Amino acid sequence: MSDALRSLDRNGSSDHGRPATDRHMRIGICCYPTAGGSGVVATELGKHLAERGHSVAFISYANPLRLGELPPRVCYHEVDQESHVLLKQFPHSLTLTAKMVEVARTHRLQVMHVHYAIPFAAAAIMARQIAPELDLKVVTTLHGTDITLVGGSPSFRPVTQWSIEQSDAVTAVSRFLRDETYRQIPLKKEIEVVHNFIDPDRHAVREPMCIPHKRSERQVTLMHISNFRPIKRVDDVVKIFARVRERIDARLVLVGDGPEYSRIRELVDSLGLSEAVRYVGVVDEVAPLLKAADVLLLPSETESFGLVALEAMASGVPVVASDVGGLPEVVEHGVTGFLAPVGDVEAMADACMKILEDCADAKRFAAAARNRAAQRFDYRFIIPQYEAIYERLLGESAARVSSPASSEGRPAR
Ligand code: GMT
Repeated sequence: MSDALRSLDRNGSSDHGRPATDRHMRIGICCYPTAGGSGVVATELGKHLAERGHSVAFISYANPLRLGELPPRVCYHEVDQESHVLLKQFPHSLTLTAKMVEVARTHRLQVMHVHYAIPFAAAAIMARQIAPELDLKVVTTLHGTDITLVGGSPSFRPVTQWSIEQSDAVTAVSRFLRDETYRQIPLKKEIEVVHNFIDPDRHAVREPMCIPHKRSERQVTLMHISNFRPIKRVDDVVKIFARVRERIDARLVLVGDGPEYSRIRELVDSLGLSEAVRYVGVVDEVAPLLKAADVLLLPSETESFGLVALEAMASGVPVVASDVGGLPEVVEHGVTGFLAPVGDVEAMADACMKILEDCADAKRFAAAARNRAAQRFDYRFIIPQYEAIYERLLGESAARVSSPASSEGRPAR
């Protein structure tokens, strides 16, 4: 596939849309393209940065899910995935590194912001060394699975530890994830917490077309959105729904797909719930679907943040979730939804009833959810936090160049 779909303007300005601001920066963003929170956050971050006048180059092995048509000041470069007859296993990290170097040189990138320590931070650090003339700053955002990977398989620890220590700045999407990283990996590096974000305007949308209308005004809709990994405990979703349905007229909408999908279908059928469950599959935009939901269920085993819980809240949908990981930083128990111990499907079904039984309560929870999302997690508060990190790193580097200590003209690392 072709490489740059639209090239960044080398002077950082663009004839498309808004002119670049004074503090225009050239930023590379590397992320997984698939349906997962980290890719969504990385893609939305890049688009917001471009809207704010920066130039952004996405690097991934496929077009990121939410990227869509390239906005002004954005380009996308694809990492080679073709196997070679002599190589038994394709060295993705090395082609990624090579692509990072090439893209950084083409667009004179100043910052490479990677979303996952493994393999992206390791690749970015190599790229920084291969192209020292760029003085590229590496910012690593931890999303969770990079750290649970270490928990599950300690053989990843040395590379994860090195990648974090060598990054110029490291962020985590929740306080929980920052603390968990320090617990699992001996580190000197400061990890800054930058929460995930939403755009409240994106959640003021019309009803989805892919879900049929409710059977009656009184029927409620429970929704679950995930990649159907075992960690999401989708069987708990079905069990919670079965309990709620014994008490009120309800339907369940399952959004997403993944390894557990077939097993969940079997469970739904065996419980005689097939008529009441809708399977939507993978979608790009969740906001229209959330418009049809009364409660979002997220009973995960763990969740470093739970972006979908935040997206639900932004749509005015209260959340019933596990009391784990970063979820308590997102969902305010008893106010914007309820948190219960992992696996406690009784408590989660009771929580749904507390929200849904009384119409006035349901409205109160919905309003509180929407307010919290807008007041705490609006992208307009969060994007400047990332910008401040980039600016700080570029400022430090400029200060080193102009200080007499760096007489060789290139900043020392
Ligand atoms: O949860 C997943 O299966 C996907 C994963 C990812 O890497 O996209 O999500 C992680 O990053 C999201 C964005 O920061 C967080 O909202 C999710 O909580 C986190 N998943 C886990 O911690 C299990």
